[in-house]
Amino acid sequence: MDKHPTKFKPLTDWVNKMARICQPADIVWIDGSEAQKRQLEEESVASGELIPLNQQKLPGCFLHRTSHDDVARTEHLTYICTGKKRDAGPTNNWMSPRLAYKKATGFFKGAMKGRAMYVIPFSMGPVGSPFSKIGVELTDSRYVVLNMAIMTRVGEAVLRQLEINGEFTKCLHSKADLDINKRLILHFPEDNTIWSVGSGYGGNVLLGKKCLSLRIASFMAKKENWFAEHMLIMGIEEPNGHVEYIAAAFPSACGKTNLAMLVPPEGLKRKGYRIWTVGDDIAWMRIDSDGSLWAINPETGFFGVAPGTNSHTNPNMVETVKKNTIYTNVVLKPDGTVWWEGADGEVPSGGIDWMGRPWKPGMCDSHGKPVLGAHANSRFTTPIAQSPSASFRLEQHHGVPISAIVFGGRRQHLAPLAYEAFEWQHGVFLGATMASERTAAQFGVLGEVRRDPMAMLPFCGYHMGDYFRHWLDMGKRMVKPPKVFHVNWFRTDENGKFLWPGFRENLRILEWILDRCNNKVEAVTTPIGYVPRVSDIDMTGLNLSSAALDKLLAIDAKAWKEELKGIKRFFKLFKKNFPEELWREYEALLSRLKSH
Ligand code: GTP
Ligand code: SPV
Ligand code: MN
Repeated sequence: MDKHPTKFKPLTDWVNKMARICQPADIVWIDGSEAQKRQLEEESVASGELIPLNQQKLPGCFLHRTSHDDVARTEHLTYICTGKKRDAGPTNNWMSPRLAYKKATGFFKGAMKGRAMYVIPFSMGPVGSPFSKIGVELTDSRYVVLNMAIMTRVGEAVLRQLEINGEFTKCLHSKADLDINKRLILHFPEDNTIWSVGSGYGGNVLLGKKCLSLRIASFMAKKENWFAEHMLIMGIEEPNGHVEYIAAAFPSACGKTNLAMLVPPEGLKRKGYRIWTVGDDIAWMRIDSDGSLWAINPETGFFGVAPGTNSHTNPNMVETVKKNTIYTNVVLKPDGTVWWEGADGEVPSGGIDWMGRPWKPGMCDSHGKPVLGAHANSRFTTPIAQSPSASFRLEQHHGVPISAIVFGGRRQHLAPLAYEAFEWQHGVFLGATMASERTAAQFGVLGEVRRDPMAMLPFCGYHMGDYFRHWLDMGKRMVKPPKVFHVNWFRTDENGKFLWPGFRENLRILEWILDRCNNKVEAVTTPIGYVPRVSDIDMTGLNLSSAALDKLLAIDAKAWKEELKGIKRFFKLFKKNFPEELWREYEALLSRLKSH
C-alpha cells in the first residue's frame, strides 16, 4: 500500500486511509501516459465496460452503457454538507458532515473488493495557471479514469504541481453496487472534499466537473472573489479579425454546447464571422489587473448531449467525435458505428439500443409510446482540441476577456428572443429570475418549468441568497462590467412549433449583442429591458416573416405580471440572506409593467 509515486504526505496518508475503507485489490496511480491509457482501454473491453467501435470508421472510439436507472444526475441524492444547515441555503439538500461521512462510509466499506483503486491527480485549468485548482479522484471505475483523461489534465505533471501548491480537493468515488438506493453525491466544501458512491453516470462521478468545478469552486469563488459558473465561453471573430468573447449560462441541455461551436449561416458568411470555442459547460472568471472580467474553461473535453447532434445543427461536433471519443448510452449499429435520435443518415435497422436490446425504428412500448434507441441524455466524451472551432487561447493561463454575459432558458412562452439588461444590477436580476423547462439531463419530470437562477440551481455549493449578493458585489469591483443579456431560442407558436430556427441562426442575435456592446445600434426600451429593433437583426438568407420576428420579440405585460408572482415566491425562500437590491429590481419591474 505504500508504493506511491509521491512523498507528499497529506496525499499518501489520505490515499492509504481511503484504501483501508474501500479495500481495493490494488492501487494504480494514473500517470497520464498513452501506454497506460491503452492498457486501461484493453482491460475495459475485456471486462465489458467498453465496447470497441469500428476502428476504421471511428478510431480510438468506444461505447459504454450505464445501468438503466443511472442515466442522469440525481439531484435528490446530491447534498451540500456544511457544518451549519443554513450555509447550504434553501435550494440545496443538506446533511450534517458527521452523518454524511458515517452513512457513506457504510456504502464505501469494502466497496472496491476485487477491483483496483485508481488514483487520478487532475488539474482544472492549465497546470500552473493562477486560475487552476487541483484535485485527486480515487475511483474503482476505468470508465471514470478514461473520461477524466479526456475532460481534465491528468497525471505526472499535475502531481508535481500539487506538491508545490500543497492544496487539493479530495475526491472519492466508488461505483459500489450501482444501487440507486445506496447512491449519494456528497460535497463537503469546508473540508475541500467530495464523496460519490453508487453511480457510474458522468455528472455524478466525473468529480472534476460539476462537483469540483461548480459546487466546490463556487464556494471557493465566493471567498476569493471570483466566479465559478455553468457557462459556455466563445470567441466571435468579427469581419475585421478582432475576436470578442462572451460567456453564456443556459440550464442543462438548453444549448450551451451547440452555441459555443456554432458555424455561421450561409446568409452571414459573406460578413466573415468565425466562432472559436473556449468552453461549452463551465467558466471560471476573475477580475484581472485591468479591472475587467477574464475567463478560462477549466475542462479539456466536451461531455456533450448526443440526441439532436448532426451536420446541420452542429457540424463541428460531428467532426470532433470521429475519433478518441467515448459514447455513452447510444445505439450500436451493425457496422460497429453509432447512432442517436437526430443523428445524420438513415435510421438504422438491426441496431442495439442503449440498454443492449435489439432495436428497430418505430418500436413502441406497451403504452404505444415510441421506444428511443439512444437515451434522451446519451452523451459523448471528446477532446475540445479536436474541434475545428477550438480556440487557440485554450491553454492560455489568463484566459479571455469577457465582453458580455448572456443568460437563457427554455421557455415556450414569455421570454422574448433577446433583450438586454439596463445595467449590471438589473442583469443580476435577469440571472436570478431565470426559469426553464426541465430536460433529460436530470432525473425528474420533463417539461416542468422550474426556476434556475444563472443555470446554477443544481450547482451552487452554498446559500443562493449569498450567491446573489456575490454577483452584485463582483459588479462593483469591475471597472467596466460586461453587459448582460437574456435570450430564448425556444419560444413556440400556437401549435407548439419553435418560432425561431435556432442553432447557427443564433449568430444573428450574437451579432446584435456585440453591436450593443460596441454602441452601434439603438434598442427599444420596454419594462423588462432593451429589446432589439426588428431592423437591427440581420435576416439575410433567413426565411422568417417579420410578423414571426415581431411575435418572437413581443412582451406580454399580463403574462409578466403573472410570472412575477412565481418570482416573489422564489425570492422569499432566501429570507434575510436575499439582497435588498433585487427586491428593488422586482418592485421597479412591477411598477414599469403596471404603467406599460
Ligand atoms: P449540458 O451539457 O447538459 O449542460 O447542456 P448544453 O446546454 O450544452 O446543451 P446542448 O447544446 O447540448 O443542447 C441540448 C439540446 O438542445 C440538444 O438536443 C440540442 O439539439 C438542443 N438545442 C441546442 N440549441 C438549440 C437551438 O438553438 N434551438 C433548438 N430548438 N434546440 C436547440
Ligand atoms: C449537465 O447536466 O449540465 C451536464 C452533464 O453538463 S453532467 O456532467 O452530467 O452534469
Ligand atoms: Mn452542464
